[in-house]
Amino acid sequence: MREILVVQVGQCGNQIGSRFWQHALNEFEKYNSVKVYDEAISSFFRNVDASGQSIAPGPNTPRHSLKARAILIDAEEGVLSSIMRSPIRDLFELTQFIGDTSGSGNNWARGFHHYGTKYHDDILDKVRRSAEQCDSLQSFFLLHSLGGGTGSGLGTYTIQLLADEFPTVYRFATSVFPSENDDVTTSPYNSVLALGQLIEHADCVLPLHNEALMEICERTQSQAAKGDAAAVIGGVDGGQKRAKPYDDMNDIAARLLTDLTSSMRFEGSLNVDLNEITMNLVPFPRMHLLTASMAPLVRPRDIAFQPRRITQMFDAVFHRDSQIIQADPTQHFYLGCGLFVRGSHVEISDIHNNIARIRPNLKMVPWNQEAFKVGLCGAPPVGLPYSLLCLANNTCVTQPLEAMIQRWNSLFKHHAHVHHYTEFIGLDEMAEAKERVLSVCRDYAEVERMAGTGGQAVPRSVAEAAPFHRQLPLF
Ligand SMILES: Nc1nc2c(ncn2[C@@H]2O[C@H](COP(=O)(O)OP(=O)(O)OP(=O)(O)O)[C@@H](O)[C@H]2O)c(=O)[nH]1
Ligand SMILES: [Mg+2]
Repeated sequence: MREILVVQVGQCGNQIGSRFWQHALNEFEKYNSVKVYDEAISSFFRNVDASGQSIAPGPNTPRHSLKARAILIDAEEGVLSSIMRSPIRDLFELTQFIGDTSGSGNNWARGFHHYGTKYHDDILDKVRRSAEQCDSLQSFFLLHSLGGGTGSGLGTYTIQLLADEFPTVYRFATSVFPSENDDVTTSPYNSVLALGQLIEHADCVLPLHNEALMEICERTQSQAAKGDAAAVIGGVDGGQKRAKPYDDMNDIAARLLTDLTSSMRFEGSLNVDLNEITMNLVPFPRMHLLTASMAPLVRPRDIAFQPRRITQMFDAVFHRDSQIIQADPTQHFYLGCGLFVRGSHVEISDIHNNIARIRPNLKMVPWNQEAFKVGLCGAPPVGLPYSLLCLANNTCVTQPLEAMIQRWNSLFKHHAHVHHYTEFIGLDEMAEAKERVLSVCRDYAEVERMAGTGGQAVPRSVAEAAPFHRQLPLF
């Protein structure tokens, strides 16, 4: 048994996390009609008796005896309290929460240094306790945003702590990138400082771009208004109207996470777990940022529209409009590509036929033309006959990173807001983070340049690069 421990930090991390747990619970109830708590489900849930003690797998597991393998952290109380009042509150015990009252004020440095120091022991204690409840803890799964202070600062502090204390457990981060018109003025600093830590301490980072999520929501809303049957975003609330602005976006993120983790939560013919994804899609340690796309993108209230045929799903995930990042991978080079299908009537040969069909239109790096990883899970998302998630390691990932660096530069050239950071860190720490992001961009650019010339060799500077540079020049 290989368990995953979800660590959700800050407002965004906890809001997306609570949608993910709701979706995961709904899937458990749908597919386990006799509520069988089996080895697959236990990767994400513990089963407890009335006294809170873990109990072995078995049938007739009532919903309230399932506990999420999760730690919920925020430096403000609001989101954590609302989770404790929500329909999924029984999934969590109070011992799984770490909360404070004043927030990190959109300042990575306060989250990392002030709250990191303050909660170091508490985080470690809770992680150790959760790890002891596992047979064989496989991965940490961080959910957070980069734009604010807590998810970004305390979230990456936690990743660093986990790297030190549990070096053999995979660290997978799902990181929400701010949109360009984000209302957090300091989001470029927070994002770059956080990315500097993720490049160093995470094994794999999955960026979800808020701008892309927003565009998908807008597009599907207007298409649905026109009655277009192709206008579809994943969700489980079947037609209920919900008012919170992030809800539709978070539902797409949660659908992506349920698809990503489905083969760990259900038995399937071709299961793929998180470290296999990292193993197959990350050829060099620093180049561990993946792009995601998915199909069909269906809104809950439009679920009556049937998604397209399987071949059309394959076309869709290679289309720019389905990317959860603001970039177009088809114009750039793939270092690796994972295709994860859910559906009870899908054959592995369907997947291979579609790869053979699409493959000639994709630019693969010359030294790894067949870099496809495939997964198939028999349990589709609730309300859909099948779905497809595509994760790719593609050189286009530098585009949002470079845009972020530009936004950093426009603030930094005036030293705007820098004094809030220098209260906790030196300018050298800021420079180091920026240089780490730039060095990853250079690695990807070098791969793109070499691949573009048809070179068969992996660029030496990339192949021999250490996971990160410790000694870095200042500005
Ligand atoms: N997709 C999505 N983005 C969110 C959500 N909540 C906040 N964000 C984005 O996350 C960034 C702000 O980070 P938050 O997660 O609110 O901040 P925090 O981690 O709680 O940190 P502080 O509030 O500064 O202590 C901005 O880019 C927001 O647009 C959410 O529920 N979903
Ligand atoms: Mg907050």
